[in-house]
Amino acid sequence: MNTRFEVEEFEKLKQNLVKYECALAVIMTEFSNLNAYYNAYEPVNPIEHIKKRIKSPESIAGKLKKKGLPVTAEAAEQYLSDIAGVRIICAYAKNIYEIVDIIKSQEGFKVISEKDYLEHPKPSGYRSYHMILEVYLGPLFNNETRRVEIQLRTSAMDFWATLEHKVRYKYGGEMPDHLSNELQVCAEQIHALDNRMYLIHELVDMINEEEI
Ligand code: 0O2
Repeated sequence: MNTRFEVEEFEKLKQNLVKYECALAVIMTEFSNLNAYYNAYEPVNPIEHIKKRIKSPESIAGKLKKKGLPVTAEAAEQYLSDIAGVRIICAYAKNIYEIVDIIKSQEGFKVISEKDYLEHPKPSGYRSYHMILEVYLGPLFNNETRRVEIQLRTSAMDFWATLEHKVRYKYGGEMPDHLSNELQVCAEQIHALDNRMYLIHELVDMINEEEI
């Protein structure tokens, strides 16, 4: 970072992150209520854990550059939907759709887009369900809204995505073919494993019901 313009925009970016922190806090309250509901009123809580993060100004600047956009606070607000992000890890893929439906029925935010990479995995092998939520910040923040990206996946999918991200980062996006092929094979094996584990879980539930 050298020019005065870049330094000023970087400072603006940092200041704007407060609004994303607030949007994230609204979402996390709803999700922690959801967690409390499952723990209190349902026999099983499908949510294993929830992680949240705010992208650093450096990472925002890097993403804008990668997309060929100007490194400005305005461009970040306009073009990036994942400055604030939440990852919900569920035990089974079926739970993901249940949580998605609950999120859609909440009144604290609006779902503005969805991508089902469970049904339509990426060529890399990546599986997850993505949603972009729009959160209203209220009069204190001039009635502005901010977007938050939600990624829902199983523990197994998260295991894969974390390693794949690490490998891709190491090679700066130019992953050697043998590694991307290997990761694609692992993604399919993990998918098959997820399905088999779910069948065992269903079977045990059926046996339990018969015993009652
Ligand atoms: P990071 O470092 O995790 O934030 P976008 O890239 O967001 O402008 P796109 O491609 O339409 O737009 O978004 P998409 O497909 O919804 O993916 C956004 C995020 O999903 C990525 O953010 C990753 O976190 C994750 N993701 C998508 N595809 C893959 C994949 O093939 N492998 C892994 N490991 N993660 C993936 P970032 O900013 O790329 O990365």
